[in-house]
Amino acid sequence: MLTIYGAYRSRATRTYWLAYELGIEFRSVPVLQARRMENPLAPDAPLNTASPAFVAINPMGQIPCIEDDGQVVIESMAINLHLAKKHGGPLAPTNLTEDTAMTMWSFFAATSIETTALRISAVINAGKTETEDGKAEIAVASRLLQRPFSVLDQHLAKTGFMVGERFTVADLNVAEVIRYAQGATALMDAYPTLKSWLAKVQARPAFVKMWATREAEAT
Ligand SMILES: N[C@@H](CCC(=O)N[C@@H](CS)C(=O)NCC(=O)O)C(=O)O
Repeated sequence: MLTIYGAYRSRATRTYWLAYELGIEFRSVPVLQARRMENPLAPDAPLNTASPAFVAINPMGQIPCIEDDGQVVIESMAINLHLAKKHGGPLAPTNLTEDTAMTMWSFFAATSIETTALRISAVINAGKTETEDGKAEIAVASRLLQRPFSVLDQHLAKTGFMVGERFTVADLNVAEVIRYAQGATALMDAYPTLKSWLAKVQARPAFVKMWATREAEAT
């Protein structure tokens, strides 16, 4: 049995999206970010990333986290690679070459893009896109993202997907990171192949289902 601990307004979107793509059954245990509540350790606080019961499962106190047939897995990219390989099908690697490429691009997104892309979503979520500070922050982050975005843009121009000639877990993992920068329109417009690939993967029914559930979740 698969249990996903997370919230749809978190990196757990990656895992929920993948679970919908794979069509697998899972139990979802809502775990909110502690920073979203005033007193996360209050006796009546909902289960959150600071709750001792959750920290006992993931000592990092972060979501997503899964428990899959007794194995606890943390780190969203590792979780998704594990689930894709376990359940197989077109989203999973078919050989070591694809496996390595899917791992490589997932690491690339997480280590060379995510932190900077999150600077953009932080400005947007704070409603500061029109402030001088907000504009400056987006400009700096956009400049830092030019090289990795250019790498992705050129790579996607070859086959339209991250690995092989089909949608895989690598597309999903990378897309969920690029999404944090999606609101930087000038940046995205500079990489049209990347932009249209993102629109294409976000039109998939499993993404649409995940997003609708996220929108329905309390903020
Ligand atoms: N590298 C980790 C990062 C996980 C992470 O930072 N998750 C955030 C939510 S998006 C979290 O749980 N933060 C804890 C908190 O805010 O209390 C992953 O990709 O799974």
